[in-house]
Amino acid sequence: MRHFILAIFVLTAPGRLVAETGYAAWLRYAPIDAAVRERYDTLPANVVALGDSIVIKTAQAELIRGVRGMLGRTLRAEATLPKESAIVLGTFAALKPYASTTSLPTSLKEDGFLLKSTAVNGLPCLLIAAPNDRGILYGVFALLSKMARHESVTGLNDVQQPYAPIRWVNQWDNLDGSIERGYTGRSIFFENGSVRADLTRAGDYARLLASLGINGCTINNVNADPRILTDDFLPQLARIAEVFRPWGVALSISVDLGSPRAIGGLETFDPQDARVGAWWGRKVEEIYQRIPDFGGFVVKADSEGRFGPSTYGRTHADAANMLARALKLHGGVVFYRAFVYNHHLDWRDPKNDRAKAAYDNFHPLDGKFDDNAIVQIKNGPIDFQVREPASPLFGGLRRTNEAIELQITQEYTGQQRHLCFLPPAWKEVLDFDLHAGGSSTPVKDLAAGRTFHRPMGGFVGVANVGMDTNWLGHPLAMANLYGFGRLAWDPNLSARAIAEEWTRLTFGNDPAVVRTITAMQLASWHIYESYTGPLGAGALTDILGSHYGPGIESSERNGWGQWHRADHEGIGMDRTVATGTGFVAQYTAPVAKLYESAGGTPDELLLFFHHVTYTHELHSGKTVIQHIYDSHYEGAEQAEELTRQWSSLKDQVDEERYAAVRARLDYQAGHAIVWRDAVCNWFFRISGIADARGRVGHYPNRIEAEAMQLQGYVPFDVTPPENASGGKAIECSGQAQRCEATFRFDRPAGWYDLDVEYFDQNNGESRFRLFVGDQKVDEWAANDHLPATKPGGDSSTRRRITGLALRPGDQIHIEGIPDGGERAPIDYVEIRAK
Ligand code: GCW
Repeated sequence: MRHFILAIFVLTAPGRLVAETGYAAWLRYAPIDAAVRERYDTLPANVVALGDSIVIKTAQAELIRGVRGMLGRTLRAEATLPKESAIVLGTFAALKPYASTTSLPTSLKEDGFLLKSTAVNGLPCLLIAAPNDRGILYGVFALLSKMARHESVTGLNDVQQPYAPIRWVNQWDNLDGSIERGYTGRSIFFENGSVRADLTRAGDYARLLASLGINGCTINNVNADPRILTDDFLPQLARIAEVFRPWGVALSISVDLGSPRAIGGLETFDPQDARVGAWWGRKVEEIYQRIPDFGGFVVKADSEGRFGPSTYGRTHADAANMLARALKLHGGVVFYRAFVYNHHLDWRDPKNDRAKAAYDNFHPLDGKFDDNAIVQIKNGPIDFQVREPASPLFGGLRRTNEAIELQITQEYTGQQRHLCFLPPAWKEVLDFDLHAGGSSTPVKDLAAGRTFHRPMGGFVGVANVGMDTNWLGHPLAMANLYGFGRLAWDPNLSARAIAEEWTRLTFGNDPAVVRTITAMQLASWHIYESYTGPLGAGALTDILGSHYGPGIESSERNGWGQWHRADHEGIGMDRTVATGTGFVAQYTAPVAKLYESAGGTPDELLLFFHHVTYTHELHSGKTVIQHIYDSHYEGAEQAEELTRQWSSLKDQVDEERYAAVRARLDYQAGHAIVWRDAVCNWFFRISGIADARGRVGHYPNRIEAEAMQLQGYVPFDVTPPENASGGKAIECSGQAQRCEATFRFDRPAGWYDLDVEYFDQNNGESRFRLFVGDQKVDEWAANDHLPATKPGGDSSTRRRITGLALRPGDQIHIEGIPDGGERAPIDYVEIRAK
């Protein structure tokens, strides 16, 4: 793999922009231009590692690698202080003999570090010191990051420490190599039921994580396969731990509470049964024999069909503590997920509310969890929707460790096909004051364990890196992984600072590049929200299938509890105490007061807390329905604007990444229109209230495919109808090998662009050709990998054909050649004058 990657690093522009795959992410160590390089002339020529642990050796090697890349110099690796200036890497303990010459902040927490320009043994040195080896590694990454961002590294005196001890990622990889909510290739850990033979990617992933200060990684799906605990699997896990170890990343696994019965030969998994406790004790013992630095377990229980303590009438604390006790002997921890809810809720009962579940389940257990158990709480009370309020459970646990679970995986936010930089969304929750006692109790402090002085706490990010070369599919999506890591280290960083850092490291320091990409990233969450889900109603996505395209009614009239309760008069979940589900009462009084009244609730969360009529007036002065229309039109326009912003960087970004991003943004701009039209038309139909600006339902430049002259093609109804223009599309009939749709161009002569909206399913690769008269002007294949096997909101996509000279009377025809289950389906053609 490595060789392959190196081989595709080819020069594209003379001496300047080297094509990049994105594999290096933010650790490119790109050569620094001569003018700036002078800034680093005083950097010593030696790097001394005082110690020989694998982590400190890794730190030394990483520093050499980074400096080599950026300055073209190879530092000398030393094990003792030379008689000249050096970069010195050492723990406080190792530096003790030199303590008289330099003062160390010995109260620094584990993993913190000091970067200091100082004299050691009378020689000017750059000291990278820390309480533990991992802190040294983090210090090295911090120094290299400064250099990559062209910051000065002279006169340093920089002390940094993490906000919380827990900074983990959870991968949801399955043992067969698939990834739950994975959008970018197969698992880097597993293949066909075993751990991969080649773990190069796993090691490189650990390096990326370490560069952000992430110190733990859970490698398998929380919907855990019990086989991960079988005897033949443990040595395989040890192999992954081995590639993590140099980077100070602790391996952990998700476990199935039913394991003692599934693979342990017991007929029970009752957490109060001594045989069950003993089984876990032995299992944990075996794991630590092979993996002495094993991190611990993550548990999803009694949720979405998983086994749990309820089978035996036991509590979540009983189950968590059973595992915690087994792990405690070895210094391990258990993360017990608060994502527990009944997915067979009766939707007819207006008092039922999934949002209440986490608090209802866990608040009564506060104080009952062992000290090495951590309740892992999703940021919001539902499930990673585009916008949710902070989960009240963060404030509801005072004598229990907690961690916040954020989703780097863009499950409900465009699946790494749409740009959606999430740190601004996360910041809203992290900074939200839950008034949980004391003067200021933002979620970040509660989760970190600071508010109630918990021994443990922190941040967990759900990630889905896969085998695709650039890890997350969309090159700009890596900013979410970066952003999670940076916020886990320091939640007080601004989203802007994070976006800017990431851009510099990933695309270089050109001011236009930094300005443009930072602005795009910062705007993207709001843009995505604007065309997919208004006013906190939740994502209006297909919750029963892909979680991707529009599926406005999919959340209604079923037990999943993601209801928005839109009907012909109004929309929103009434969660008030006075008239609704009472969810608001889970917040403390000052917060509850805010959300209890529609007037007090900010517009962007209105429909999360209140059911209002479509004519309800928002703080913004608009009615709800007009807001829905306007925001969807604005969002789609802004998505188009993103493509223009990106195009302005054509000559400043290497061709390969430029093209990859460009393709995703073009697709996004088209899909934003699909979303816009689906949502607006659905609400128009149900409310009967017209768009004051006359856009919804009127598409004067659109020619519906079903209105064209058809040969071999037949019209059909798309379900749900709002997911295709006019509710209909065309596809090749049964046996047809080649079909044609023709229309007559009837506008003034001029230059035009044509957008052909068609459906690209993943069960065939249809081909299309477009002719003006007899002249073929374009052809393409429907070969994207969208999450759909039928025409609809997930598969709808467009081909843009620009710069056509069209004359009135021109016959334009599209030829479709179906393939497999994909019958070359087409929705419409949009004609746009230049
Ligand atoms: O959002 C839902 C996802 C499931 C996931 C679950 C969870 C791992 O759709 O795929 O299961 O959340 O967080 O447990």
